[in-house]
Amino acid sequence: MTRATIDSTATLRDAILREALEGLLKPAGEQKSLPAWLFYDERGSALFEQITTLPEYYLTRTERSLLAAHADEIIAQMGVPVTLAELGAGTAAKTGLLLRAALHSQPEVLYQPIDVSASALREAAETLGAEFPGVIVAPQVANYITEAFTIERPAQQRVLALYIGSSIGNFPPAEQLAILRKLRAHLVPGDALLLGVDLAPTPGQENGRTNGHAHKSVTTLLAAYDDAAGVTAAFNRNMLVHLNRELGSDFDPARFLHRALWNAAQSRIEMHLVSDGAQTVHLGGHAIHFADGETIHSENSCKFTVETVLTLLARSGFKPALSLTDPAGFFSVTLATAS
Ligand code: AVI
Repeated sequence: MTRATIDSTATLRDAILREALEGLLKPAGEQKSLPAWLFYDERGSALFEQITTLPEYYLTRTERSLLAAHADEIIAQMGVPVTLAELGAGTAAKTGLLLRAALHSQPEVLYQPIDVSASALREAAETLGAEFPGVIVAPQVANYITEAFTIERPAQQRVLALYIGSSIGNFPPAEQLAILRKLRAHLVPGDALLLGVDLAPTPGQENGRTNGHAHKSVTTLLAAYDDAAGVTAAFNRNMLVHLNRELGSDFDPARFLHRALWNAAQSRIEMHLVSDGAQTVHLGGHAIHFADGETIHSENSCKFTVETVLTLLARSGFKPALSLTDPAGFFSVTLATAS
């Protein structure tokens, strides 16, 4: 999910038009697509917040419980006072757990959230500032993929960089590596990365354990991306509403159905919008034809094994120090030091 650098409403519209045409003007039979960053207008961001509270979307609560149980241990591993920097911080909903743990052993913590959304950062700064008087929030509005960012290191402190929420899974493998290498370039040995990833399911298995090894079913994973209340479906379709508003296109969102599928070969969930009947949509002066059942591929959410996480970390210059997985084997958080 790569969002272009955007500095005005006009350039935002140009970027949306460019990417929408690139993804939708395909020869018949070729997969149409839209970039996942188009989900996140105001309504899309609110829908995503709602997704994180759904019973089927185990990712957020599982990661939160891992952080709640191990925050002290994570901070203790750092050995000296820390500053926390967070990529794609959003509203920093889970970060308080780590800040609280850090405040047990140091009077003040400099927290450096980096996010493309100024409003999310404002909310994070207000909430954390009110809850933790010892936390100094230094927000940076930046797209950590396409733009330069800085990480400050107070004297005698180490940087603990957070990249949690399985956000890395929304990027293809080559980009995952590029993101972590870019982050690594900001760090020095002794600094660390805390990476949260969603784990791949075991095909053909129910949730449970075999020979001490926990596994998650494909059914559980699919339900997380196709909830009973239809919030994820609304999130997926909202991308079309967003396009209509920005570009004056005439998508009828009700004529695109939500589909989530597990692509085992690529170890990823894919979300698609499926054309309900043959139809033509007008966008940017073009007539775009959809055959009945044809799909727009709107998102990938890559799933990892403990081994693929370790390989990714090693290739980007990190050495694992602590690997945490919940008892059901659904989600994993790894603390890795800059090597
Ligand atoms: C933001 N990201 C980690 C979410 C995910 O699970 O890939 C986005 C999402 N898409 C559908 N539901 C949630």
